Amino acid sequence: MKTPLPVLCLRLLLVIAVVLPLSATRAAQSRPAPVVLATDIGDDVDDTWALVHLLHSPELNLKMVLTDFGAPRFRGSLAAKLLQELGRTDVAVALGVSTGPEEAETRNQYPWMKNYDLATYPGEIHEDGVAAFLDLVRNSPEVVTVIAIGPAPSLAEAVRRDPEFARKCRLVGMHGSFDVGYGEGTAPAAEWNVRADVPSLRTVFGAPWQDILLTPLDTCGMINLRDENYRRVWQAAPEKTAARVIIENYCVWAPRASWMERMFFVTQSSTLFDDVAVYLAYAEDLVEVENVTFNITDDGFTVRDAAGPFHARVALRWRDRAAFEAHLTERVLGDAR
Ligand SMILES: [Ca+2]
Repeated sequence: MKTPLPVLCLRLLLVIAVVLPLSATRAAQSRPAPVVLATDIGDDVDDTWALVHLLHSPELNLKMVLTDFGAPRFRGSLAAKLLQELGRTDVAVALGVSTGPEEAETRNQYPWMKNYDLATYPGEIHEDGVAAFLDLVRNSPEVVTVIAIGPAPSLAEAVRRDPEFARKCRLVGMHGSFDVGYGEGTAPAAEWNVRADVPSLRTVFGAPWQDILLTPLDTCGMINLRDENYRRVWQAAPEKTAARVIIENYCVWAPRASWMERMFFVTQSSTLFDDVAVYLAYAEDLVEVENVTFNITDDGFTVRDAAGPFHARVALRWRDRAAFEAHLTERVLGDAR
């Protein structure tokens, strides 16, 4: 029996009404999240690993690198050279707040970027990086993920200029120390990204973010690649640009970093604190996350305090640290998105 035309049309409309919104939702879920990386790149080399990790993560779409914690021209030049070598000059370089002399030549990754001229970067460079960051958030049709992997005077300046921007953002940060300090089994410490500029971090954490998710030393302070994981990155360096860029920077940085053992870089990575923040921007399944209310002391400790002014979701323990280190290795050795 033939189905009458009006019934066919009705069925077709039903199919359109049910299927289209579902596929639109799936498309929205699978679309990579716009990301701004606020970084003190050029101090510890883990920011360089984190940048590669971010660029190799299909869940994330890096739009801008905002330099933080002073030396904007040095950090911006290093980020620009890395982005150029990694083929991602679509990423804007935003120069953050200056907090004093650049002291570029004394910085540990300086020999790698010393002949690089920032003016030759083919992508956008913003001299007022904080203004450019606020514009990017205001103009974004989607929630922006801000990954903060350094002390935060530039982000604090953004909050001072317009705290409302944070309502359109989620913050994922490498900050603090709740039950563990520098090294497994050690007492909580005044973690560097907090201690280096306590007033700025208080300003940043006090802004109306949609969500604050942190990796403190409790989880990020014990990540490094060694044995087969590290060997794979080391051995890929002659063939793969991302591995080469990481190993070149690590080998330049390690002998100049006063706290590093000189030959360490032959056998393993340094501690890759910042990569855990990049991971938390797209997944949480390998860590245990708890809601924490806390205060920040004047000397840079993050202390649980039920009456404290700050609230965050905090990755306090690993479910599977070895799985994360294997995953990180795969990401670094993978292809850019
Ligand atoms: Ca950092």
